[in-house]
Amino acid sequence: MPDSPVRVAVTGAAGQIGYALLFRIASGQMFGPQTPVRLQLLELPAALPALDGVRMELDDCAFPLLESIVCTSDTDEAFADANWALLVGAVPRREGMERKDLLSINGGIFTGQGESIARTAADDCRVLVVGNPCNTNALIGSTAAARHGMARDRWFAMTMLDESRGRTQLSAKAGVPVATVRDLAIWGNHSSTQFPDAWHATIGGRPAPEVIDDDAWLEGEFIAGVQQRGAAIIKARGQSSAASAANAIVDTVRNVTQPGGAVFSAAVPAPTEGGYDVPEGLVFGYPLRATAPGSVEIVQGIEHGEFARARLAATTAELLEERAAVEELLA
Ligand code: NAX
Repeated sequence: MPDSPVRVAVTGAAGQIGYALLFRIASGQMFGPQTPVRLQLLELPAALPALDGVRMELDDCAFPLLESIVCTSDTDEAFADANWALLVGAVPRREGMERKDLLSINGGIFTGQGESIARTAADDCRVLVVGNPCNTNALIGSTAAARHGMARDRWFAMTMLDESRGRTQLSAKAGVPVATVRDLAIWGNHSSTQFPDAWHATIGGRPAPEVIDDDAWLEGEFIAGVQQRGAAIIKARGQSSAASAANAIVDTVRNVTQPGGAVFSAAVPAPTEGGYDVPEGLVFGYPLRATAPGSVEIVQGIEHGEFARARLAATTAELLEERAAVEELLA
């Protein structure tokens, strides 16, 4: 017996990541081979013709699980009854644009989308913000949604791509298959201040620092490598990461929806207690574990050394600065 269909809203669906993502959702890789999907795709009016081309290609795959496709530039239509909202669309930073300008332009988008999700999406809707700056966009969106009664703990921002990049680096350094590298948490902001915590990662069940035995590499090349991987891909490919970003979206949704004990990375609103002293409400990257489909807990009891504490302070400071830059949207 097939399950009931999942409605998935995707914004920025005609973009690069959209093109790599939609086919994976429609083929069943996100929700499994028993779950039909209905795609609800949002784009700017100017990109609707391109989106129509993507729709034609989706049709031509004849995916058995794909029940319907809506292409629209109407926010409420895109989010209507959605069980998942994947917020990929955002305005890229252009030359001469200050970070503050980028934050406030995108802030406007995420306020409108947050309100629309709270008003029109399904009661169980979960939201994953990918469009950058994703932590602060999620803060803005979840704040707007909370004004309409939506719980903030249904919002996530994506740090999984950083985790996957880091796991690959650790596996290459240790000379072991990547599947043996686990529990690599990305703390803080999805930006150059993020802290990929190799000290609590494991390789074949042993602490990663014990296996790698090279603290200077872990503190230097490893962290810089994860932080700069996006730039290296742009340099090589002439375009930013898209297929690997889409893969990270699939992995994040699967981890949130399938409780199995695995630790994974995503950013969530820092809670009053159990958020490692991060100011309440900041959308902060943590190690998480799903407790029930769609619900997660922050992994507790991790003790950070001096090096880690300095990195956590730096990424917290950056997120506080971003929050201050969009203060008027949060009032
Ligand atoms: P593209 O520029 O290829 O696509 C973005 C699409 O969003 C465009 O088609 C545009 O028309 C649409 N769009 C813009 N504003 C919109 C709105 N208000 N409503 C609906 N659609 C809208 O970018 P792409 O490479 O797909 O990347 C998308 C976003 O993901 C960017 O912000 C990028 O920085 C971010 N990323 C985040 C990552 C993460 O780990 N959190 C990694 C990958 C990626 O860099």
